Amino acid sequence: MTNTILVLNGPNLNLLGLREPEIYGSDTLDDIAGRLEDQASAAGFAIDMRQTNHEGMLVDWLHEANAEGARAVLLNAGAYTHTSIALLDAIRAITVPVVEVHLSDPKTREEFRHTSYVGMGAVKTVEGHGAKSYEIALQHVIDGDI
Ligand code: CA2
Repeated sequence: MTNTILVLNGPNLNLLGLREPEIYGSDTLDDIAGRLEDQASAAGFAIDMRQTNHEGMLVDWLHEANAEGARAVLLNAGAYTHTSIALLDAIRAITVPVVEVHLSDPKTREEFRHTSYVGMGAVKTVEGHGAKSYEIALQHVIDGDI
């Protein structure tokens, strides 16, 4: 196993900090990546932060995380969270633990966000803390809870 933690981000999260700050906050994905890198390196881990708008790319990255022996994956699959059986199958097909991450709390939002296929496979879910959700999720990995 390596000391790398993949942080995978799905559709539209490239717009973070640039649109709808009232829902998702004003940090960009690069701001979050910088903080996660500091937090991880202080504990002897490395972060590999990625974003894609394509569902199959997330599936490929989950397979890659497994093949390369990543320590864990933090996954904010965006709207694919609520639709993607392919992501659930991928999470179940790999042995790397996957932590589901959300900025908002989807369970308090529209009904169509209440189902999480990602959550059905994830070892843990951290949601509703804005950008801090990523840091909380990472700390669980660092602390060995996961
Ligand atoms: O709260 C989260 O992290 C979500 O995964 C965000 C997704 C949403 O579909 C999920 O239900 C919950 C949406 C990401 C869209 O990101 C944007 C960022 C800035 C401006 C517009 C969209």
